[in-house]
Amino acid sequence: MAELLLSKPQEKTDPGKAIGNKPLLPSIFSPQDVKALRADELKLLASEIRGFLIDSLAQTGGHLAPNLGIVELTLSLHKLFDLPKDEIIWDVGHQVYVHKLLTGRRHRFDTLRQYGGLSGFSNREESIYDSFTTGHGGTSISSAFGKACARDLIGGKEHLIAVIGDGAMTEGMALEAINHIGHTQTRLIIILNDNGMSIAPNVGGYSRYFDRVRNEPMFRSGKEYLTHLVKGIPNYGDRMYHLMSKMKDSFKYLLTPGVIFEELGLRYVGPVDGHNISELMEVLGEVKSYNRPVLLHVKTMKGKGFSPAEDTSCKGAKWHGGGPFDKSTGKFIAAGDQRLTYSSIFGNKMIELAQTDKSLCTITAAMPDGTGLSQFATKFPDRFFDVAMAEQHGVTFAAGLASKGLKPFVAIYSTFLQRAYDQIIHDVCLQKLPVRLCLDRGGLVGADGPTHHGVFDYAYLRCLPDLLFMSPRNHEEFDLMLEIMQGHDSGPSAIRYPRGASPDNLPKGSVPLAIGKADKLTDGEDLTIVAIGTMVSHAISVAECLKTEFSIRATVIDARFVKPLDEDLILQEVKRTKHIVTIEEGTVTGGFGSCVLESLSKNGEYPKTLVLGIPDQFVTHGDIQKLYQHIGLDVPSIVKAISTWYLRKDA
Ligand SMILES: Cc1ncc(C[n+]2csc(CCOP(=O)(O)OP(=O)(O)O)c2C)c(N)n1
Repeated sequence: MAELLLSKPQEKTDPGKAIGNKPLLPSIFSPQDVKALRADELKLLASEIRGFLIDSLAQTGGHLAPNLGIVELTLSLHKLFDLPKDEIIWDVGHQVYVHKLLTGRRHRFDTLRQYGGLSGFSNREESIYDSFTTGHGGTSISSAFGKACARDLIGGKEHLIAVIGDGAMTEGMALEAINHIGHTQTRLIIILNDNGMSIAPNVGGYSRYFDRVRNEPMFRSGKEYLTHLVKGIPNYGDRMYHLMSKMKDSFKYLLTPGVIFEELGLRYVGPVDGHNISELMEVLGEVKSYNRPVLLHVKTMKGKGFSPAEDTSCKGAKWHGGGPFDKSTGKFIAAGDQRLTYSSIFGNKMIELAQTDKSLCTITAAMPDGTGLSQFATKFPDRFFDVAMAEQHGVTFAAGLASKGLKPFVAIYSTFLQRAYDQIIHDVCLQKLPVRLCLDRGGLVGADGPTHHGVFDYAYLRCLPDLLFMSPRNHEEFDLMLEIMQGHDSGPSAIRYPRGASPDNLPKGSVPLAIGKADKLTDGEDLTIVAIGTMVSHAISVAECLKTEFSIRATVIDARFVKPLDEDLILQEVKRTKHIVTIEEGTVTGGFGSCVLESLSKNGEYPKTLVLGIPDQFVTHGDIQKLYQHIGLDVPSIVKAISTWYLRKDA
């Protein structure tokens, strides 16, 4: 149990000293076990769960703060609903640890987010209690609504419950779903888990609105509840109710904090204290009986129960998700690698360029820390835009800025930029607007797994006309490429870079960086390896092994640009070596390798080819080196693949 930093429990509970001194958590294997508990036992269990999460995540790392904030809500849902018949869809799914603990996965928590271990998100392949696989924000309401409509068509009776945070509520999809639901009046429960935070403090009009509502005295709205309340007034109740009904609309505005949802056709109930199990159970019992869509507004505190994680200032953002920590000091255990990351280099470079270029501005979608832009935000508040979790809006907003002559650098993780694909095509590329797309976390990201790996970007961006698209092999190249982007005003540009720091095994290049110019790093006459981004470093090591182990001499080219591709250099080398291998940390299906092969075929060159990269499959979570081995992208696997292919008789 963490001793020093446990914050004061709200309700009097004594962790570890449950009924007859026997802790409750070890006896919980399924929601049935939770249902058998009394309210006072649930409170004790909540306390034990917090202790367990702090102890366990101190070792493995993970999303601590979101999960500490949702303990009582998860327990109440498990107590009142019948899982897995009733289904809970957790938005993003990073707050699902408590749910995992209650559904028979406690014994695997030491494997959380590790290769072969528990996923850090809700995952249909992991448990029958995870009814939707998630990782990206804003999907819960649409999927729960789809399930609810299916239930009604099939004639089922079950409850569908979407649990969504105030951060994810700003995603376009969530708002589109609410609009649709109000139109159909399908029975469905949406729970707004409002802690005032996204990863960083939340931004925007919704957030201001929720803040105001949240800070009103605890209040439960809902027509049924008000009716009950007013009619219950002795002597005058009926008359007052009659009067109130006549003045329905004005009363609604006066008495309903969530009038915005009521106007959209949902019943609004709340806000309620998300750490008070008795109150939660009472209100959940009530909304369960509604025969229409209802939004229950629950106030929670992110990080509840562990004081460093309760800090809602910017610093608290690091407790959203992080590595192992010392639970007695509240300090993270520094990972071995202390080098500057690509993200921090990006942030520093933006500051450097913005000093002299007044038109440069930066955009993030709720990830100022992750994208390295926090200091830029402080230095240039007028030229920094956090658009909230709203990637689609962020891209088209940048197109608007660019159309007026500004230079927007839009920093969004590769995986989340997928949300804004149509906006990139129509609002940026079609109009040749000089938006600078900066795709952080390109390639495998490790512990967050398939929903977060940025492995589709080469494929999804390389097909867009008029896009300048590049990927650096190291920090030095990254820095120069950002300068190229700054000066590229004739159309859109994109740069893709990985999580973490650049490797240092790379030789100096021979060709100065210029648009469309690749760089030849080693010279060999047997085969040509064309690699891009992170895989250039692998290619250099592979070339050394091929030489020493198999006497195969390879030319290694750092392609640098996916678009425009340096066709001249590649053709020149291929004509000489007659063998070509491409290596990318992206899907091989339609990715960078395809782009090289298309170019060769266009130019009438048909050498022996081998395309290496992420195979046509979703890649699991875990340590990146293990994942490289898993998919054959580690150096020994690449050496084996190339040598086998090269030495084959028909090669
Ligand atoms: C489409 C998308 N954009 C960004 C993210 C990164 N992200 C994960 S959780 C999160 C904040 C979620 O805030 P909220 O919904 O309020 O949940 P909380 O963590 O506060 O409980 C963000 C920005 C994501 N998962 N999906």
